[in-house]
Amino acid sequence: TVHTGEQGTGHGLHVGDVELSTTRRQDGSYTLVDPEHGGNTVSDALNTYHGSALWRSAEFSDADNVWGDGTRADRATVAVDVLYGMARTWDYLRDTFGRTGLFGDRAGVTAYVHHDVDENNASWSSTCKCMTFGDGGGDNRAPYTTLDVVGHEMAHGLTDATADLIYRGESGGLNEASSDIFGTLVEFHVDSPVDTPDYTVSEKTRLDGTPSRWMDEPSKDGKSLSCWTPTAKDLDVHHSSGIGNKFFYNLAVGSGASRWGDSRPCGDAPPVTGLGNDRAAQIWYRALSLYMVSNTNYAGAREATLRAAADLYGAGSTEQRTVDAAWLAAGVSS
Ligand code: ASN
Ligand code: ZN
Repeated sequence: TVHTGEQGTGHGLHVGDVELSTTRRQDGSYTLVDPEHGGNTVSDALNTYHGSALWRSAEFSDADNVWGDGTRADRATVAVDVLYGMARTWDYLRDTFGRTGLFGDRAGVTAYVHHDVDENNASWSSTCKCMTFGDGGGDNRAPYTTLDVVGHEMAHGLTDATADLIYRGESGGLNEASSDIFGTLVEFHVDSPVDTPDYTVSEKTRLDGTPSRWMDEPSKDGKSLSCWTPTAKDLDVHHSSGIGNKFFYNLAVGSGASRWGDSRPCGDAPPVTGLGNDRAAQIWYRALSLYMVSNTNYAGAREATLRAAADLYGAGSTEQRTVDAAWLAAGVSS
C-alpha cells in the first residue's frame, strides 16, 4: 500500500508556518493523522489527565486542511508543533540511522496536546506508547510543544525499544540524557528558520528563554551534575542526566568556549576536541541500540560507546580516543 498524505498547512506556536502531511476522511474533512510517518497522530486531551477517571480525548478535525492560527486561542496551533516535531524526529531517525519508526517497525505513535490544565510538562508513556503535552501555565511558561521537547519525548520510545534503560539511578540518568541528546539532534537536523539549534533543552517553554537544562555545563541549573560522583545514582533522573549530556557535548563540540557554550573538563582532565554532531550521534545510537542494557550505569555507558566507536571507526581511532577523553572530562574513567 502507498500511504500518501494530504498536504496540509500549519500555523504553529513554536515552529511557525510549516507543511504537514494529514489525512482526508470519507466525509471530506481532514484530521491530524500523518500517513507518511507511520500514521503518527495528534489528538486533543481536552485538558483532562491521561489515565484518570475523567480522561477523554478528541480527534482534531478541519474543513480546509489549514491548521492553527499561530496563537494559543486556536486549539490546533500547538497540535501543529507536535505533529511537525513527530515527523521531523521520524525523518531524523530514518535519514541518520536507517531506522523507520521509533520501534523500527514503521509504526507511528499518538500524542495528546492540551493535557491536564496549565501543565508545565510533557511525557512519554511506555504503557500506551503515547505522549502528552501540557499547555504551560503560571509564571513565565509557554506550551511544552517545542521541537526539542517533542524529540525528547519521542526518544523515550526509542530508548524503550533498544537499551530499555530503567528509569531510576544511573540508568535513569542515561535514559534522560539520551532523550536530551536526540531532542537536540532533531533540532540541529531541522535548523532555522523553524528552530535555531542549540545545546540547551526546553528553553522555548519559558517566555524569557531560560532553559530547563544546559548540556555544555549541566550544573548551570543548580541541580544537575556536570561531573560524575558516587551520589549520581541518588539524584532525580533529570539531574543525573547531566553527566551523559556533558559527555555528549564534549564528544560533539568539545570543551572550552564556543558559540554553543563553555564546557570545563572535570577534575584535571585534559580539554577535548569535538567530533561534530554526526559522528557523535552515530556513536551514541550504536551504543544505545547494541551495547547498553536496562541496568547500564555510567561506567557501562563508557564501555558501550568505546565499543561502538571501535566498530564504526576502528580501535585506537581518533573517534575512539575522543570518546575516552569526553567521558574523562565528565568525570567518568575506567
Ligand atoms: N518531561 C519529563 C520527561 O520526559 C516527564 C517525566 O519526568 N517523565 O522526562
Ligand atoms: Zn524525559
